[in-house]
Amino acid sequence: PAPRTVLLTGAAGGLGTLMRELLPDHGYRLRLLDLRPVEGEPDAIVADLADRAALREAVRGVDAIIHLAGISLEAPFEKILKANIEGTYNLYEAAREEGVGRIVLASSNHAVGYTPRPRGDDPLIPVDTPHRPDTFYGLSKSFGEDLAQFYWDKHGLETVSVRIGSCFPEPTSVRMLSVWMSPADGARLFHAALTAEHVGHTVVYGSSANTRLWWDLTSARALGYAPQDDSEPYAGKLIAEQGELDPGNPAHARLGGHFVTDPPIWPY
Ligand code: NAI
Ligand code: 15L
Repeated sequence: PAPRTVLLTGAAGGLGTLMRELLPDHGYRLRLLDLRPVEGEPDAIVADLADRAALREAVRGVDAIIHLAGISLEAPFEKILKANIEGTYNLYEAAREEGVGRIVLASSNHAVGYTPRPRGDDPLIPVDTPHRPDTFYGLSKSFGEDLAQFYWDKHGLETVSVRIGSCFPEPTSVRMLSVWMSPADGARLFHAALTAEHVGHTVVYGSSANTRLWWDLTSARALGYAPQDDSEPYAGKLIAEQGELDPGNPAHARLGGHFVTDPPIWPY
């Protein structure tokens, strides 16, 4: 049966807010969780991913989980370790203990951020390209994908790991013309990831059907995802303002963009 009640972690965040608006139209009843209160949602669970008792209660009785909570940009390793690595482990343990069958995991393009972006007639980047994290943040997403594979192999807990590009209302950079996922396509992809049968652990890229796409959406389409949007209508204005990507600029040469070249953030 199609899952109906879904726990949405990170519900107060940017993507969580977009999905709170869009997923109910796909037939979901959402239970919300975040470290921060969720505006206008007094029933949302306010809890830290470090609180295992709270997680266990939060996942009890849901059909599936969409796991967005965590640090969404580069940060000192200690913070990434706590929120993204230990936090994701805690969530998987709670799901295993309570018998939740499926998680849709927010991975990121930054798990493979050092991969050179395709140019000209180069083939699109496949989902089985090796992990090449571009930050401690990206490293935590590589860990999340491995954790998901392990929980499938060891415990039969299914995951769709979504290597999200950039999910914002509109693309705001020339790089985003290639990696943009419209919010409506994001909801379509999460819906496909929640409803496809026998996913085991499946890795997909998360983006719209962009003319300038860098990666292969085959595994996403195999779940039933049919993206409806393309960033191309934004291309003229963004390129006029910012210029084309410059192959000589290291921040333009790889999937992860400036995450590749930003200096690391060392501890505290
Ligand atoms: P965001 O930073 O706006 O939201 C993250 C939410 O997680 C926040 O509301 C925060 O309070 C919550 N959170 C952080 N630490 C927590 C903890 N220890 N316990 C409970 N909640 C905690 O990020 P955004 O953009 O909404 O992204 C959501 C997820 O999707 C993140 O995992 C991010 O890495 C991933 N992602 C997002 C992309 C995007 O384009 N928005 C691209 C690629 C990945
Ligand atoms: C991410 O993983 C971030 O969470 C998001 O804020 C964007 O920076 C996105 O990647 C991106 O690559 O544009």
